[in-house]
Amino acid sequence: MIAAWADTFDASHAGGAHEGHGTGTGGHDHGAMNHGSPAAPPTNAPASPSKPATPTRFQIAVTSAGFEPKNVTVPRGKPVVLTFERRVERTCGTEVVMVVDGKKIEKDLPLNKPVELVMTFGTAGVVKYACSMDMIRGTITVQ
Ligand SMILES: [Cu+2]
Repeated sequence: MIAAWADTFDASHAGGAHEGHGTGTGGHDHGAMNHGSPAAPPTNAPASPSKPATPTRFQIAVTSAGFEPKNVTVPRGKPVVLTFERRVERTCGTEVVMVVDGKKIEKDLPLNKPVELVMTFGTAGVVKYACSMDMIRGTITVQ
């Protein structure tokens, strides 16, 4: 009884599997491609220590002389990090104001605390920035 049932089951199972394999030959290749190719790059990607998308950093200090350096040159269309750090207590440069691609950006500059501005300059040219009273000034050249 059991043996007979098992025989029938095995026979139909084997037949079905065989037929499925036969018709699925085309699909098998397709499946192998789908499973094989995406598996390789993800294992490589996190392993590489260098990130090409890391933004270039620019340090701009606020000293008694104003913004230092007075000009930085940044690449156009790439993310950059501008780090403003106010190093003098008595200055009117307690804030930086700039207009980038028509958008006004204002940042408070606390004493001795680096303030990071992560941005992408989309238009080539010179971006002017200043303190909130427009007394001390600096420029960013976008190339
Ligand atoms: Cu000022």
